[in-house]
Amino acid sequence: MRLSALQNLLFTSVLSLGITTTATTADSLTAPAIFYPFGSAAGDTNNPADDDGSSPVIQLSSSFLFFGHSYQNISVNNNGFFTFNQTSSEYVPYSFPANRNQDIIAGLWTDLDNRVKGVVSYQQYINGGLLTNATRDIKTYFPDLNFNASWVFVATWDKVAYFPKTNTETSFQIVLISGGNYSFILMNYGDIAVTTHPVQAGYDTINSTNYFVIPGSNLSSFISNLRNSSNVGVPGRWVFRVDSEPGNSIFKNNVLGIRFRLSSFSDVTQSGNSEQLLQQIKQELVKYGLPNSVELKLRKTQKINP
Ligand SMILES: *[C@@H]1O[C@H](CO)[C@@H](O)[C@H](O)[C@H]1NC(C)=O
Ligand SMILES: *[C@@H]1O[C@H](CO)[C@@H](O)[C@H](O)[C@H]1NC(C)=O
Ligand SMILES: *[C@@H]1O[C@H](CO)[C@@H](O)[C@H](O)[C@H]1NC(C)=O
Ligand SMILES: *[C@@H]1O[C@H](CO)[C@@H](O)[C@H](O)[C@H]1NC(C)=O
Ligand SMILES: *[C@@H]1O[C@H](CO)[C@@H](O)[C@H](O)[C@H]1NC(C)=O
Ligand SMILES: *[C@@H]1O[C@H](CO)[C@@H](O)[C@H](O)[C@H]1NC(C)=O
Ligand SMILES: *[C@@H]1O[C@H](CO)[C@@H](O)[C@H](O)[C@H]1NC(C)=O
Ligand SMILES: *[C@@H]1O[C@H](CO)[C@@H](O)[C@H](O)[C@H]1NC(C)=O
Ligand SMILES: [Ca+2]
Repeated sequence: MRLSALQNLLFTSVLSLGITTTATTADSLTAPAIFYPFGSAAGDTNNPADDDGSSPVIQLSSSFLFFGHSYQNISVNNNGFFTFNQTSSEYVPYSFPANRNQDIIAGLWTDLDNRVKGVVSYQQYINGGLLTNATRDIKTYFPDLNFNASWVFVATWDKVAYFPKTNTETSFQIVLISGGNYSFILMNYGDIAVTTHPVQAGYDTINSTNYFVIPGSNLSSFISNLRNSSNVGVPGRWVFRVDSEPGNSIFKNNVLGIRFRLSSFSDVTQSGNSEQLLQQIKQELVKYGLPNSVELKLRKTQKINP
């Protein structure tokens, strides 16, 4: 394994466990700085203001490769997620991995409700400054790839309420970026209001051959932390490469060992806590191409004085 890849792995492992939180300036008047341009000013198309509505099935000007499936059509669903080929009005998320017959990308899949408050909008780009910026971002996060973005799709949930027409504001984006044979998902999180509805953020594939759950997004009370967590060192941003099958990864090289630096507030000598930690480490490794079937076992834990 090359050193840069290893460093990236160490870096993301520490961050994704939610230990590193960097404060950003909260500004409720303007969109978060990490957001790509959106809304009427950017020329977006709006979804209908409808509790469980969605965009129509949108024909893509360039196909999007998602773990081996090349999609021509996508649907932006008001409840916070993308489906391919058909729309969805599902407001109760299932947990990933679900082993379902569906590819799905969830920015924040939960019972959102924009009948009174909030706008869901989208746009695809095939040229212009946004492509330059997307290329720059991907090159920053994946410095070893020779990448040029040729197509970007931005969907934004701007200050959207939860069912039933709550007074809360939740803002996030799902950005799809592709070029050549590469494709990426970029999620940007702004203010995420606490909710009692079940939630799910990440992605899942048909039969769950690949999946990722953003840590904490499984528990509704913790989701407000989405604006602080990251796997790329940018609070509120999560980035995933999603073109490849598991074989096409750094693990194809003969990796002899991986060193993790972990810190945790919980006592990992307790079996429940260590199981949770192993689950999170596994998700990190899966992201880098290890098959989901991999089993991690803890050989020994030892408490030492800090
Ligand atoms: C997340 O960041 C905001 C400021 O951007 C801060 O008010 C909040 O306490 C942070 N939450 C956590 C869980 O770190
Ligand atoms: C989506 O549509 C394409 C083109 O018709 C088809 O090949 C593919 O099997 C469909 N995928 C799903 C998951 O429905
Ligand atoms: C994708 O969209 C195009 C244009 O709307 C349509 O002709 C095609 O049947 C759609 N494919 C699927 C799988 O929905
Ligand atoms: C591209 O990024 C620059 C610097 O971050 C920003 O000023 C500019 O508005 C962005 N352009 C687009 C189209 O996103
Ligand atoms: C990306 O675009 C730049 C400038 O247009 C070009 O020089 C470079 O060869 C392109 N790289 C790839 C991988 O297409
Ligand atoms: C994409 O992959 C195919 C087959 O692996 C290859 O022939 C083609 O050159 C690749 N295209 C780009 C732009 O890298
Ligand atoms: C998913 O699993 C089912 C049952 O094992 C199998 O019949 C189906 O072919 C699988 N689908 C894909 C796309 O691998
Ligand atoms: C999410 O929560 C459900 C229900 O508590 C649980 O079955 C599932 O394993 C959790 N998923 C992850 C990735 O923690
Ligand atoms: Ca809803």
